[in-house]
Amino acid sequence: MVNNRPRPPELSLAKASAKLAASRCVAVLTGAGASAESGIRTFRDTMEGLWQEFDPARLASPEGFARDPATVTRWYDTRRLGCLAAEPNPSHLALAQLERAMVAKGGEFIIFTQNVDRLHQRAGSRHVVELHGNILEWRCTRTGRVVELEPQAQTEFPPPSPFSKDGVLRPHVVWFGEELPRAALQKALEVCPRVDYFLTIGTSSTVYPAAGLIELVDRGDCTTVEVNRESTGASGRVDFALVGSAGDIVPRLVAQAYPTSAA
Ligand code: BV8
Repeated sequence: MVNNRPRPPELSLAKASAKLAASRCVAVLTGAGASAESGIRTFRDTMEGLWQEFDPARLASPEGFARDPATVTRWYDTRRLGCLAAEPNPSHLALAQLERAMVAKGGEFIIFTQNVDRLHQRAGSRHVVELHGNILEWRCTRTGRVVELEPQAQTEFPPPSPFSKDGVLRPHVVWFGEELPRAALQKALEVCPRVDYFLTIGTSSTVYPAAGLIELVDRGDCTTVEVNRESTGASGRVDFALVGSAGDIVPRLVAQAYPTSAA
Protein backbone atom coordinates (compact mmCIF):
# COMPACT_ATOMS: atom_id res chain seq x y z
CA MET A 1 0.00 0.00 0.00
CA VAL A 2 1.48 3.35 -0.92
CA ASN A 3 -0.17 6.47 0.37
CA ASN A 4 1.13 9.63 -1.23
CA ARG A 5 -1.24 11.90 0.68
CA PRO A 6 0.99 14.39 2.61
CA ARG A 7 0.69 13.74 6.36
CA PRO A 8 1.73 15.98 9.22
CA PRO A 9 5.05 14.56 10.54
CA GLU A 10 3.72 13.74 14.03
CA LEU A 11 0.83 11.64 12.72
CA SER A 12 3.09 9.82 10.26
CA LEU A 13 5.65 9.21 12.97
CA ALA A 14 3.03 7.85 15.35
CA LYS A 15 1.59 5.54 12.72
CA ALA A 16 5.02 4.36 11.59
CA SER A 17 5.93 3.68 15.23
CA ALA A 18 2.76 1.71 15.84
CA LYS A 19 3.58 -0.50 12.87
CA LEU A 20 7.14 -0.92 14.21
CA ALA A 21 5.79 -2.05 17.59
CA ALA A 22 3.75 -4.75 15.86
CA SER A 23 6.51 -5.92 13.50
CA ARG A 24 8.11 -9.37 13.65
CA CYS A 25 10.98 -8.98 11.16
CA VAL A 26 12.64 -5.56 10.72
CA ALA A 27 15.23 -4.75 8.05
CA VAL A 28 17.02 -1.40 7.96
CA LEU A 29 19.01 0.04 5.03
CA THR A 30 21.37 2.85 6.00
CA GLY A 31 23.32 5.25 3.83
CA ALA A 32 25.75 8.08 4.40
CA GLY A 33 23.03 10.31 5.89
CA ALA A 34 22.81 7.96 8.90
CA SER A 35 26.42 8.88 9.78
CA ALA A 36 26.26 12.55 8.78
CA GLU A 37 25.49 13.66 12.35
CA SER A 38 28.62 11.82 13.47
CA GLY A 39 30.56 14.27 11.34
CA ILE A 40 31.24 11.91 8.43
CA ARG A 41 30.60 13.65 5.11
CA THR A 42 28.06 12.01 2.82
CA PHE A 43 29.19 10.79 -0.55
CA ARG A 44 27.32 13.51 -2.38
CA ASP A 45 28.42 16.37 -0.18
CA THR A 46 30.95 18.56 -1.96
CA MET A 47 34.40 17.23 -1.32
CA GLU A 48 36.24 19.53 1.05
CA GLY A 49 39.73 20.97 1.22
CA LEU A 50 42.39 19.22 -0.82
CA TRP A 51 39.84 16.78 -2.16
CA GLN A 52 37.55 19.38 -3.70
CA GLU A 53 38.85 18.85 -7.23
CA PHE A 54 38.28 15.09 -7.05
CA ASP A 55 35.13 13.15 -8.01
CA PRO A 56 34.46 10.57 -5.28
CA ALA A 57 32.89 8.13 -7.72
CA ARG A 58 36.12 8.16 -9.78
CA LEU A 59 38.34 7.72 -6.72
CA ALA A 60 36.08 4.91 -5.43
CA SER A 61 36.78 2.67 -8.42
CA PRO A 62 39.37 0.08 -9.55
CA GLU A 63 40.19 2.36 -12.48
CA GLY A 64 40.86 5.27 -10.12
CA PHE A 65 43.09 3.07 -7.98
CA ALA A 66 44.97 1.71 -10.99
CA ARG A 67 45.46 5.24 -12.35
CA ASP A 68 46.67 6.80 -9.10
CA PRO A 69 47.00 4.38 -6.17
CA ALA A 70 48.81 6.95 -4.03
CA THR A 71 46.01 9.56 -4.24
CA VAL A 72 43.24 6.98 -3.78
CA THR A 73 44.85 5.36 -0.73
CA ARG A 74 45.70 8.76 0.77
CA TRP A 75 41.99 9.78 0.37
CA TYR A 76 40.86 6.55 1.99
CA ASP A 77 43.32 6.85 4.86
CA THR A 78 42.06 10.39 5.52
CA ARG A 79 38.47 9.06 5.58
CA ARG A 80 39.52 6.07 7.72
CA LEU A 81 40.99 8.38 10.37
CA GLY A 82 37.79 10.46 10.25
CA CYS A 83 35.70 7.35 10.89
CA LEU A 84 37.93 6.32 13.82
CA ALA A 85 37.56 9.82 15.33
CA ALA A 86 33.77 9.84 14.86
CA GLU A 87 31.29 8.63 17.47
CA PRO A 88 27.97 6.82 16.91
CA ASN A 89 25.12 9.35 16.86
CA PRO A 90 21.60 9.00 18.39
CA SER A 91 20.36 7.28 15.23
CA HIS A 92 22.98 4.51 15.52
CA LEU A 93 22.24 4.11 19.23
CA ALA A 94 18.48 3.97 18.65
CA LEU A 95 18.92 1.20 16.05
CA ALA A 96 20.99 -0.80 18.54
CA GLN A 97 18.20 -0.35 21.10
CA LEU A 98 15.63 -1.43 18.50
CA GLU A 99 17.65 -4.59 17.82
CA ARG A 100 17.63 -5.43 21.52
CA ALA A 101 13.86 -4.85 21.72
CA MET A 102 13.22 -7.06 18.67
CA VAL A 103 15.44 -9.86 20.00
CA ALA A 104 13.80 -9.59 23.44
CA LYS A 105 10.37 -10.24 21.92
CA GLY A 106 11.61 -13.08 19.74
CA GLY A 107 11.53 -11.05 16.54
CA GLU A 108 14.17 -10.65 13.82
CA PHE A 109 16.29 -7.57 13.12
CA ILE A 110 19.01 -6.80 10.60
CA ILE A 111 20.81 -3.72 9.29
CA PHE A 112 22.08 -3.63 5.73
CA THR A 113 24.48 -0.71 5.61
CA GLN A 114 26.09 1.00 2.64
CA ASN A 115 28.38 2.79 5.06
CA VAL A 116 31.96 1.69 5.60
CA ASP A 117 32.52 3.43 8.97
CA ARG A 118 31.56 0.58 11.39
CA LEU A 119 29.57 3.03 13.54
CA HIS A 120 26.60 0.62 13.77
CA GLN A 121 28.85 -1.99 15.36
CA ARG A 122 30.41 0.61 17.70
CA ALA A 123 26.87 1.62 18.75
CA GLY A 124 26.21 -2.00 19.81
CA SER A 125 24.35 -3.36 16.77
CA ARG A 126 25.23 -7.01 16.20
CA HIS A 127 23.21 -7.97 13.14
CA VAL A 128 24.91 -5.75 10.58
CA VAL A 129 25.59 -6.65 6.93
CA GLU A 130 28.19 -4.40 5.29
CA LEU A 131 27.04 -4.21 1.67
CA HIS A 132 30.06 -2.11 0.66
CA GLY A 133 32.73 -3.46 3.00
CA ASN A 134 34.48 -1.29 5.57
CA ILE A 135 37.27 1.27 5.58
CA LEU A 136 39.08 0.09 8.73
CA GLU A 137 40.23 -3.11 7.06
CA TRP A 138 42.56 -3.10 4.05
CA ARG A 139 43.58 -6.04 1.84
CA CYS A 140 46.64 -7.13 -0.07
CA THR A 141 46.26 -6.66 -3.81
CA ARG A 142 48.36 -9.77 -4.42
CA THR A 143 47.06 -12.32 -1.84
CA GLY A 144 43.66 -10.83 -0.90
CA ARG A 145 44.55 -11.20 2.78
CA VAL A 146 42.83 -8.67 5.02
CA VAL A 147 44.29 -6.65 7.90
CA GLU A 148 42.79 -3.99 10.19
CA LEU A 149 45.18 -1.03 10.07
CA GLU A 150 46.60 0.54 13.23
CA PRO A 151 44.66 3.63 14.39
CA GLN A 152 47.24 6.13 13.16
CA ALA A 153 47.93 7.73 9.77
CA GLN A 154 49.68 5.64 7.15
CA THR A 155 53.03 7.05 6.05
CA GLU A 156 53.41 5.41 2.66
CA PHE A 157 50.86 5.60 -0.20
CA PRO A 158 49.88 3.05 -1.32
CA PRO A 159 50.79 1.25 1.94
CA PRO A 160 53.14 -1.72 1.44
CA SER A 161 51.55 -5.13 2.03
CA PRO A 162 52.71 -7.22 5.00
CA PHE A 163 51.59 -10.31 3.11
CA SER A 164 53.58 -10.10 -0.12
CA LYS A 165 56.64 -8.36 -1.49
CA ASP A 166 55.05 -6.98 -4.65
CA GLY A 167 51.51 -6.41 -3.36
CA VAL A 168 50.20 -3.21 -1.77
CA LEU A 169 47.23 -2.58 0.55
CA ARG A 170 43.88 -1.25 -0.74
CA PRO A 171 40.80 -0.47 1.35
CA HIS A 172 38.53 -3.51 1.89
CA VAL A 173 35.54 -1.68 0.41
CA VAL A 174 33.40 -2.34 -2.67
CA TRP A 175 34.25 0.14 -5.41
CA PHE A 176 31.95 1.17 -8.26
CA GLY A 177 32.01 -1.63 -10.81
CA GLU A 178 32.98 -4.21 -8.18
CA GLU A 179 30.62 -6.96 -7.04
CA LEU A 180 29.09 -6.75 -3.58
CA PRO A 181 30.13 -9.52 -1.15
CA ARG A 182 28.25 -12.67 -2.16
CA ALA A 183 27.36 -13.44 1.46
CA ALA A 184 25.78 -10.00 1.85
CA LEU A 185 23.61 -10.44 -1.22
CA GLN A 186 22.64 -13.96 -0.16
CA LYS A 187 21.63 -12.66 3.28
CA ALA A 188 19.43 -10.02 1.66
CA LEU A 189 17.75 -12.60 -0.58
CA GLU A 190 17.23 -14.91 2.42
CA VAL A 191 15.81 -12.32 4.85
CA CYS A 192 13.83 -9.91 2.68
CA PRO A 193 10.93 -12.28 1.92
CA ARG A 194 10.25 -12.45 5.72
CA VAL A 195 10.56 -8.71 6.35
CA ASP A 196 7.35 -6.99 7.52
CA TYR A 197 8.96 -3.60 8.30
CA PHE A 198 11.60 -1.98 6.04
CA LEU A 199 13.25 1.23 7.26
CA THR A 200 15.59 3.13 4.95
CA ILE A 201 17.66 5.88 6.58
CA GLY A 202 19.88 8.57 5.05
CA THR A 203 20.35 7.21 1.57
CA SER A 204 19.83 8.91 -1.77
CA SER A 205 18.67 5.49 -3.05
CA THR A 206 20.77 5.93 -6.17
CA VAL A 207 23.43 3.25 -5.78
CA TYR A 208 22.57 -0.28 -6.85
CA PRO A 209 22.09 -3.07 -6.02
CA ALA A 210 21.68 -1.64 -2.45
CA ALA A 211 18.92 0.72 -3.59
CA GLY A 212 17.13 -2.31 -5.04
CA LEU A 213 16.56 -3.90 -1.60
CA ILE A 214 13.21 -2.15 -1.29
CA GLU A 215 12.02 -4.06 -4.34
CA LEU A 216 12.69 -7.32 -2.48
CA VAL A 217 10.34 -6.37 0.38
CA ASP A 218 7.69 -4.21 -1.30
CA ARG A 219 5.01 -6.92 -1.57
CA GLY A 220 2.11 -5.06 0.01
CA ASP A 221 2.36 -6.81 3.40
CA CYS A 222 5.52 -4.98 4.43
CA THR A 223 5.43 -1.48 5.94
CA THR A 224 8.05 0.68 4.25
CA VAL A 225 9.44 3.81 5.93
CA GLU A 226 12.02 6.34 4.73
CA VAL A 227 13.90 8.79 6.97
CA ASN A 228 15.74 11.46 5.00
CA ARG A 229 16.37 15.20 5.14
CA GLU A 230 14.91 15.49 1.64
CA SER A 231 12.81 13.44 -0.77
CA THR A 232 14.53 10.80 -2.85
CA GLY A 233 13.70 8.39 -5.66
CA ALA A 234 12.27 6.06 -3.01
CA SER A 235 10.02 8.63 -1.29
CA GLY A 236 7.10 8.14 -3.65
CA ARG A 237 6.94 4.37 -3.07
CA VAL A 238 7.21 4.12 0.74
CA ASP A 239 4.23 4.04 3.11
CA PHE A 240 5.78 6.70 5.38
CA ALA A 241 8.31 9.29 4.15
CA LEU A 242 9.51 10.95 7.38
CA VAL A 243 11.40 14.11 6.42
CA GLY A 244 14.04 15.17 8.92
CA SER A 245 17.39 14.26 10.40
CA ALA A 246 18.17 10.67 11.29
CA GLY A 247 19.54 11.71 14.68
CA ASP A 248 16.17 13.29 15.52
CA ILE A 249 13.59 11.04 13.86
CA VAL A 250 15.00 7.54 14.42
CA PRO A 251 15.25 7.85 18.25
CA ARG A 252 11.66 9.18 18.35
CA LEU A 253 10.41 6.40 16.06
CA VAL A 254 12.04 3.72 18.25
CA ALA A 255 11.10 5.33 21.60
CA GLN A 256 7.41 5.53 20.64
CA ALA A 257 7.42 1.88 19.53
CA TYR A 258 9.56 0.54 22.38
CA PRO A 259 9.63 2.91 25.34
CA THR A 260 13.08 2.68 26.97
CA SER A 261 11.83 0.75 29.96
CA ALA A 262 10.77 -2.08 27.66
CA ALA A 263 14.00 -2.27 25.63
C1 BV8 B 1 27.99 -3.45 -9.00
C2 BV8 B 1 32.03 2.06 -0.83
C3 BV8 B 1 28.24 -4.92 -10.76
C4 BV8 B 1 33.27 2.82 -1.21
C5 BV8 B 1 30.29 2.63 -2.46
C6 BV8 B 1 22.07 -1.49 -11.41
C7 BV8 B 1 22.39 -2.71 -10.80
C8 BV8 B 1 23.69 -2.96 -10.38
C9 BV8 B 1 24.69 -1.99 -10.52
C10 BV8 B 1 24.37 -0.80 -11.11
C11 BV8 B 1 23.07 -0.56 -11.55
N1 BV8 B 1 23.06 0.70 -12.07
C12 BV8 B 1 24.29 1.23 -11.98
C13 BV8 B 1 25.11 0.35 -11.41
C14 BV8 B 1 26.52 0.58 -11.17
C15 BV8 B 1 26.79 1.18 -9.81
C16 BV8 B 1 25.80 2.24 -9.41
O1 BV8 B 1 24.85 1.96 -8.69
N2 BV8 B 1 26.04 3.46 -9.87
C17 BV8 B 1 25.18 4.56 -9.51
C18 BV8 B 1 26.03 5.82 -9.30
C19 BV8 B 1 24.16 4.75 -10.62
N3 BV8 B 1 26.83 0.13 -8.80
C20 BV8 B 1 28.00 -0.50 -8.61
O2 BV8 B 1 29.00 -0.28 -9.25
C21 BV8 B 1 28.01 -1.58 -7.55
N4 BV8 B 1 28.63 -2.72 -8.11
O3 BV8 B 1 26.84 -3.33 -9.24
O4 BV8 B 1 28.82 -4.30 -9.64
C22 BV8 B 1 28.98 -6.14 -11.01
C23 BV8 B 1 28.27 -7.33 -11.11
C24 BV8 B 1 28.96 -8.47 -11.38
C25 BV8 B 1 30.34 -8.44 -11.55
C26 BV8 B 1 31.05 -7.24 -11.41
C27 BV8 B 1 30.37 -6.08 -11.15
C28 BV8 B 1 28.88 -1.18 -6.37
C29 BV8 B 1 28.34 0.03 -5.70
C30 BV8 B 1 29.11 0.30 -4.40
C31 BV8 B 1 30.08 1.43 -4.59
N5 BV8 B 1 30.73 1.75 -3.31
N6 BV8 B 1 30.86 2.82 -1.25
C32 BV8 B 1 33.41 4.12 -0.45
O5 BV8 B 1 32.61 4.39 0.45
O6 BV8 B 1 34.33 4.87 -0.78
S1 BV8 B 1 28.93 3.54 -2.86
C33 BV8 B 1 28.92 4.92 -1.87
O7 BV8 B 1 28.08 5.83 -2.50
C34 BV8 B 1 28.29 4.71 -0.54
O8 BV8 B 1 28.62 3.49 0.04
C35 BV8 B 1 26.85 4.82 -0.81
O9 BV8 B 1 26.31 3.58 -1.11
C36 BV8 B 1 26.83 5.66 -2.04
C37 BV8 B 1 26.29 7.00 -1.70
O10 BV8 B 1 24.98 6.80 -1.42
P1 BV8 B 1 24.36 7.26 -0.01
O11 BV8 B 1 24.84 6.41 1.09
O12 BV8 B 1 22.92 7.35 -0.26
O13 BV8 B 1 24.96 8.66 0.26
P2 BV8 B 1 24.59 9.94 -0.53
O14 BV8 B 1 25.64 10.92 -0.20
O15 BV8 B 1 24.29 9.59 -1.93
O16 BV8 B 1 23.20 10.44 0.07
C38 BV8 B 1 23.12 10.76 1.43
C39 BV8 B 1 21.63 10.87 1.72
O17 BV8 B 1 21.49 11.16 3.11
C40 BV8 B 1 20.96 12.00 0.97
O18 BV8 B 1 19.71 11.53 0.48
C41 BV8 B 1 20.75 13.07 2.04
O19 BV8 B 1 19.55 13.81 1.83
C42 BV8 B 1 20.61 12.24 3.28
N7 BV8 B 1 21.04 12.90 4.52
C43 BV8 B 1 22.12 13.69 4.72
N8 BV8 B 1 22.21 14.00 6.02
C44 BV8 B 1 21.17 13.38 6.65
C45 BV8 B 1 20.42 12.68 5.69
N9 BV8 B 1 19.33 11.96 6.00
C46 BV8 B 1 18.94 11.95 7.30
N10 BV8 B 1 19.61 12.60 8.27
C47 BV8 B 1 20.72 13.33 7.98
N11 BV8 B 1 21.38 13.96 8.98
